[in-house]
Amino acid sequence: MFSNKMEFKETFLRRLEMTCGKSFAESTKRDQYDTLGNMIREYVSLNWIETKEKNRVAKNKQVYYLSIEFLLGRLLRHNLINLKIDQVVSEGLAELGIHLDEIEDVEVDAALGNGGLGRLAACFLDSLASLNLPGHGCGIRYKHGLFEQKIVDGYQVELPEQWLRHGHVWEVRKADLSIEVPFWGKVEVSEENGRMIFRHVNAEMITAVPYDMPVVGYETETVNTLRLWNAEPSPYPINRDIMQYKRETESVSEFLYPDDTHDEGKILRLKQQYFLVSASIRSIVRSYRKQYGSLVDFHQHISIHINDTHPVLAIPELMRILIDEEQLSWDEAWHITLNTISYTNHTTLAEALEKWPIRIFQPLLPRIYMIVNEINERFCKNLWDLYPGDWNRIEEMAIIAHDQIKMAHLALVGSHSVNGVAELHTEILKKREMKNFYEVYPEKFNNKTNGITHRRWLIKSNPKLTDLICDAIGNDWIHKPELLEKLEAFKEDSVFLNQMFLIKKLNKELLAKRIQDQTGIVVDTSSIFDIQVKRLHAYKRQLLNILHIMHLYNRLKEDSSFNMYPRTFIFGAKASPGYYYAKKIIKLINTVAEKVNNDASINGKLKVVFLENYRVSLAEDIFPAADVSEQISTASKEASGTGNMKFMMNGALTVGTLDGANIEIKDRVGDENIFIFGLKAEEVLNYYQHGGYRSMEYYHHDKRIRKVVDQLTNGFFEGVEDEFEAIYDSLLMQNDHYFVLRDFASYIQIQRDVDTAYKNQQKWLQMSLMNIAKSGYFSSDRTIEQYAKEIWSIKPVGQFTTS
Ligand code: RUG
Repeated sequence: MFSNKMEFKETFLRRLEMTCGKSFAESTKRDQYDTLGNMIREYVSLNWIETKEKNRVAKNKQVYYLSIEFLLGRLLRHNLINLKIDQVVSEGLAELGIHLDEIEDVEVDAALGNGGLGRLAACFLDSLASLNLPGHGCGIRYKHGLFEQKIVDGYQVELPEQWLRHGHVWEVRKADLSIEVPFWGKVEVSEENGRMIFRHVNAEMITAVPYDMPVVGYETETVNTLRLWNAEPSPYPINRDIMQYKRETESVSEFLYPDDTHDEGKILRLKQQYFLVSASIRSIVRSYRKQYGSLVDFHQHISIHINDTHPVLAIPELMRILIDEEQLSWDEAWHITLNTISYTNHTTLAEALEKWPIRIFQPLLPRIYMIVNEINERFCKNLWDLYPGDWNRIEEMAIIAHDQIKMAHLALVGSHSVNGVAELHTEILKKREMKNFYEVYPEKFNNKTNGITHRRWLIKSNPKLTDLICDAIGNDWIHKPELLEKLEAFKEDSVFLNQMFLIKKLNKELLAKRIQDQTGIVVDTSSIFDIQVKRLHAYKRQLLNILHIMHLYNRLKEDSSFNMYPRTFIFGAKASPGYYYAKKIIKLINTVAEKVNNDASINGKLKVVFLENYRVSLAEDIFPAADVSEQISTASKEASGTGNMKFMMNGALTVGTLDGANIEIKDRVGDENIFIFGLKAEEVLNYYQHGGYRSMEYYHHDKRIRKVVDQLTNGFFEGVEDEFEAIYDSLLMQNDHYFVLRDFASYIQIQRDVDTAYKNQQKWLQMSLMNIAKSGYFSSDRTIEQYAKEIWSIKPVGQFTTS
């Protein structure tokens, strides 16, 4: 299509005029973005077709990653970088008087996910393609992604997100590959030639139409596929109100559930789950049959991974196909299913473990229910053989109990691999949360510590640091991120450290400008940028952070000799719309910000910023500018965290608890390059089990605590006296479930240590350097290589590169 700048410009101009019907001079930024995006998508289409063909001919085993969320963000620049044409394109555009950044800003984030789980899926896709691994994503093409957050008078307000309003250049609609997904109706059972036959009749069909997006690997010809399913009406049933049927059908792919950890318990959610699973598996099976005919060796060629329990119906759906359509015996079908499916658990929070009442499940998915029931009966029978008479244990482990279906139990029983997402998390699964299952299936359990793609989170988002690293240690680290360790050699190199300092300063200036544009707040770029960005949840303890800020403010007000290095505390967080408590915390942060930022008497020593609508594209500006990364969840609660890795890779130092992957970050950077505080997971879990914590005692014995807690309700925040009662109550009346007060003193102390450390600039930069140098382990390339080898048994397809 183009191989140099001249050709690019010619093609771009010609395409712009042809597709928009306007001259270049008349064209808008959107016209330019659409033209460029379409050009790039077409640019990769040959490799896309060839990748499919190569996999087919070589009969490579392929993995399908089923996820209810893919938090992709923007794709234009990322694809340009992976194709290594970003320079040609940006220079070519510049000669036409266009700045690539401006075109990039036209692209709306594809926000088909809530947070860590969805972003992990997106990072995995990038690593799969970049490692030439045959792995594809299957998800839902939500019409509205994660809601847009506005902050109005300090409160979160949600607006529907509209990423498809102007179309999406990266997708290709493939209506001819649609799949019909049945709901409701009933199952007719008959016997034919000694075989039970199950027919799902009177079902209401929803058409799943695939939209495929190319997933472009870095410096490789591999282009994998992300297939997103859109729900559309089937040929209209004659006996239904047409408009109502249309609405009901389309609602299946209308909204992403704005929920990170709570089970909404809605029929629609279950419909979405089966819709995703059924469409994906039927389409996988359809192309498999075309190539191989029979399904008896399915598991030798196909691996299906379920990202959390949301797609767990993959297990009964595959069983259904193998038994009802392929006419295999139960045992044969079970063998294939078990060896095909693998499962990742992302949380131990009880409220996030999905359960479905039979009264909802059975009528909606009658045949699937029968199969789940059978799986449960067989499983319980096995348990009875293992633990004769131990009814309690069997009841606890059953897939169906008390009129509910426990999705995690189904996943544990029906998959050959169960992994946690960080070492601590996996240990907690094995020793506590899933102890009984670990006893029965020890061989299934394994750990795969999460990772992030360094291509987006370093190369794309921090180009200056990337250049500095390349100048220092060459380019090999891009393909082998563990080679970032070579940076350690620059620890005593003051020129290098100074360049690091200047880059951080520039990145802080860029973020400061964004803050000013968005909020009007002017921040001091020589202050410490201390940042907490993630979903708002009680266990993530944004509350601890903001109470500490109140404490600092109190100190500055009370004691004129109190000396602290100026700090800018930055927050970004969306709260699930129905999560009352989380929304109160947002209001509290904004209320503190208002008070502190407008108090001239503290001489700008403290600033508090809440950046609204935290999302992938904003995150790309935030991580490179951070000095301090707040990873302060109640130990044992954060399965892994991935923001912690993005901060570290950009040279921020972690203030964190020994939770999730923080522990592995500490293990790699060493105690001297991280700030650890607070209770350990064992201690927290023991408190939960045996009691012994009384938050009131901490309140009474520590006047710093008493002061900030009282300020929540004593009129300190004028005009909003009643606003924070729920927070006050959670800390004192409900005994502070997340140990905010218990960890408060230790948090104050570690923040003092941060203050002292920052004053020694050389030392700080060395610590920062060590974090970057040790971050290679947290590339999702490492994670995906482990999944590929230890779970999926897939191999790279050729090692061709374009350069
Ligand atoms: O809360 C977890 C994070 O700790 C983790 O890093 C991320 C990716 O593994 O998944 C998050 N998560 C868990 N998101 N949703 C859930 C529960 O469904």
